[in-house]
Amino acid sequence: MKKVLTIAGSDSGGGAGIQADLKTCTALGVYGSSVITSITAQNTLGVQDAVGLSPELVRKQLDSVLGDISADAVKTGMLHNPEIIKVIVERLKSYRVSNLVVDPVMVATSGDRLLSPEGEKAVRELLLPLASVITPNQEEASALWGRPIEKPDDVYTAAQALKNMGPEVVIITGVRRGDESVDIGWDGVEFHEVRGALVDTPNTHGTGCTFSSALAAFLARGASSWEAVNLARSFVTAGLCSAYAVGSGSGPLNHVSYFYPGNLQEPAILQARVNAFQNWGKLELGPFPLLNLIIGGPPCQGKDYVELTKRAVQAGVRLIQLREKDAETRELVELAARMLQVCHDNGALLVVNDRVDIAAAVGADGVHVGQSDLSPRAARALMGPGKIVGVSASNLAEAQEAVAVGADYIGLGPVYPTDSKDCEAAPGGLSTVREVAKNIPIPVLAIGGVTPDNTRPILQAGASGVAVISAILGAAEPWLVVEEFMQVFKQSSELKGVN
Ligand code: TZP
Ligand code: MG
Repeated sequence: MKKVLTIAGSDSGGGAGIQADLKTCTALGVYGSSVITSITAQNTLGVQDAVGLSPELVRKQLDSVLGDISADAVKTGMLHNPEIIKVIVERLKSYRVSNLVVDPVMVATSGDRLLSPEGEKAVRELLLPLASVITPNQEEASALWGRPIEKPDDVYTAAQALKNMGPEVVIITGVRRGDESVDIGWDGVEFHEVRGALVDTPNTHGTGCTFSSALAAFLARGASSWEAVNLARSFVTAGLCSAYAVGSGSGPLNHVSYFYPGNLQEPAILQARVNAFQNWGKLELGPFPLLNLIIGGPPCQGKDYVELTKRAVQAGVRLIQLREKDAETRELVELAARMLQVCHDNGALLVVNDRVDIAAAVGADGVHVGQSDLSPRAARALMGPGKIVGVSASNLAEAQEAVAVGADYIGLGPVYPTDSKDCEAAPGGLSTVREVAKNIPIPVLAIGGVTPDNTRPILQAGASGVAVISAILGAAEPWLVVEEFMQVFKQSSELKGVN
């Protein structure tokens, strides 16, 4: 799990400061920790009071977090006074933190100064030289620069002056240009501008905190500075577009807008959701070779699927796929839940073919999607973290595309002719198994006409297992056939051991 530490003030209203930063970290799939510099009594109407914590307590919090959890990126917000700033600078240097985002919070939206002149000096002289990126708004840039930003060109001069104070990258945020809001960045070599229409909402509380913590989260995940700026800006824009009023003043932007339903058509949001789940760890499919039985459809008509599942997993099947195209959704949910329980009681896993809704509803171990089903990326975004996304592919190109969007295994086929499915692709045979298994880093389960008799060469061609319908479910003694597969698995593992 990537980790982000925020060093900032507490906003009792929950829209800005530490609270905004932690919500942002959670939405972006990084672990958020916090060092609190001050506590504000605050709501959507303004700041009613603020008190700084002792520099000693700030130092202890820093040691607690950095001495144990550490951080892949650190973000600073409201720092309250020069004594606290000095402690922070000393500890950040001592722990050699990288990816430091400094949001130089100095001026409230109301225009009130939030830092004394000595505090501003400490930020300028001690903190800015350590920063990877600084994210002042126009007023803060002007305060740091020590001159007013009046003409349109002044903002570029200010960015250059701030860069000379030591940070690697300067982003002056939210510069108004007609009905656009522009973030202007300078890295000492070139200017970058990220522009977009101003979002028409009074609920903008926490925008700056959220932008800088999103930036830190993306840097922690390994994005470059400019990529991170673009991604953080999209996150804030989406948050403003679905902001809501929680008080009678300026409400917060929506920190979890990426998780609102119905927005996966937006490629950036789809990808962000996939990313957010990426760090959570995966279920282990192994050990291999693995026998995958597909239950459903004509060969199972009139049979008790739960009983079939039970017999199968007790005989050695370790992955069951429920593939039923003709049943009422409510019935399928009930069935999948019971099959899942049986699988888990016997150390096996259950994935649901095509029906991400059913898999998600029962908390199945994953889904299996074909080339004409929901995309693997959308399946991952909907399933959430830690689940398996299996993908059907008939050739290397399809398999590689599935790997690129985060598939956990490939069902590769048809390998041999089959009556169980109308396949568009011709049987690929062992050469396709060999080519795909050699070139992709995830398990390949061969499917289509697989029997105990042809399994050994399939495993020798590099497959991690086989997926089967008719050889098992069409047999007079299905569970004896499962045992035959187990025998072949055992022999080929022994052979591998010898070689
Ligand atoms: N996908 C490719 S082939 C196939 C599927 C679902 C059917 C495999 O069934 P069988 O009976 O094991 O050949
Ligand atoms: Mg399908």
